[in-house]
Amino acid sequence: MLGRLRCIPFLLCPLSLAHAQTAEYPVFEKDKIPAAEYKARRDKVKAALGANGLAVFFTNPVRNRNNDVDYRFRGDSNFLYLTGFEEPDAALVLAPGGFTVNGKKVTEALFTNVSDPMSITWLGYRMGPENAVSLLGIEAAAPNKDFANILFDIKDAQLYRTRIPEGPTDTLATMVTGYTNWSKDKEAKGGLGTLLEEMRAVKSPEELRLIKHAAEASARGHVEVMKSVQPGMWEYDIQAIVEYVFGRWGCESVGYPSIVGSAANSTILHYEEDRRQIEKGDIICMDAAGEYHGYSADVTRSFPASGKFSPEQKAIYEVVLAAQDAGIKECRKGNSFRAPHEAASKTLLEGLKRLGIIQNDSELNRYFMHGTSHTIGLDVHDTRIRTLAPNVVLTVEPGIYIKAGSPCDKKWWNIGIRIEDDILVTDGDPINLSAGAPRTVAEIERTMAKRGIGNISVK
Ligand SMILES: [Mn+2]
Repeated sequence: MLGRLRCIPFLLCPLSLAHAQTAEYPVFEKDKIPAAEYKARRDKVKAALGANGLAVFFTNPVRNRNNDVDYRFRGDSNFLYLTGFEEPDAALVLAPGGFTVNGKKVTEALFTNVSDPMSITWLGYRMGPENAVSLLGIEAAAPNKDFANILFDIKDAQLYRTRIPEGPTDTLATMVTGYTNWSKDKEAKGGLGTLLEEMRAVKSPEELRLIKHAAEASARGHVEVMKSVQPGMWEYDIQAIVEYVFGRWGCESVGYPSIVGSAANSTILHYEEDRRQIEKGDIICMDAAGEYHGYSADVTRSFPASGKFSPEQKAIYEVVLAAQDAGIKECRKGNSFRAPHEAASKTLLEGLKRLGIIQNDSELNRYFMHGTSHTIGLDVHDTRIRTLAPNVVLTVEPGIYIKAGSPCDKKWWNIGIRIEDDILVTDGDPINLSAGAPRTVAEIERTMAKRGIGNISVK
């Protein structure tokens, strides 16, 4: 994969990648999670594996976009959680009983691409095995071409089930094949899924630092959009403004494709096209958040294109806001994960009945058809938990979506409103990490009366 530079035979193709010496690796940012925390996570998994256990973790495959252009790479979240290693074509082996890498007996090893001047010139910086040992605090690292050989030398370990990446290409495919051949006559003991889910659900102070940054960046993006939006703009203008702010906050990516739905599009839960022109009187539902050093926020605001809610938009908005408040109140340690959903649903039900939009309890799911909460972290829909505990971060995101043709007064049609914040569970009161984005009708209208970065012409 040579990225955007076309490979012209004999002219621009690398002739040899044979230099094996590891090149220096620059560290540009100093605020990532320290190596010691990754080591502690691996130690915990190794303790669960037992003296004879063995587990292999692969990162994600590189995905092709078109011809010789790939999608920007993002590693597997469990793999990132255990290593902090962000490059493709990598695998982690944990075996507390020990195995041999480069003549040394170790209990863990990372397999990576090699780094040398030629590959850096063509492919960018790579950490390489030697830098991986010093920077990631891993016991041993080796070139990924040695993965299968080293694995085949491990004889008696009790294998734990591993998630095999789907459709890998190139180097990762070779590693996966090596693993499959090695493991085919071994009976796997069950997975580590539950352990990793439990570990990932409760965030460390270092993880909370990154999640807070992502949530604050996301909130600021929403503020800038509210200040900038006006009828005549396109949904993609709004997407560009919000993602610009994420970028200025150092976010490497969005946590998920930004949803900017105006008018009828506001009633489509995962509307990602963002191509419609916004008109006066539209409601806009924007679900967009940044990902910072692997950790994603998840924030939604709904606001009127013209800066003032119509009476109908405002009535629905107040119901959803009350439901969100009720849900946030339930984000307390010891509560069931379902508690915020139950509280929010009850408020939505009462509100829609009061407005005459529904008559019976059974009609609620016509207008509110999704859950109220999920945890966030390395995945925007992070690991599942049953009971809320301190340092869990979950969303509270009730919504009401009324499509044209719905069996209610048509003055309500084409209103889709969702309000979503990222809530930190503590020993006491819940903390709203995305509170920087205006949430009440008055705050939103006040913010929208200002001008924003999106009002500077670039055409
Ligand atoms: Mn969400």
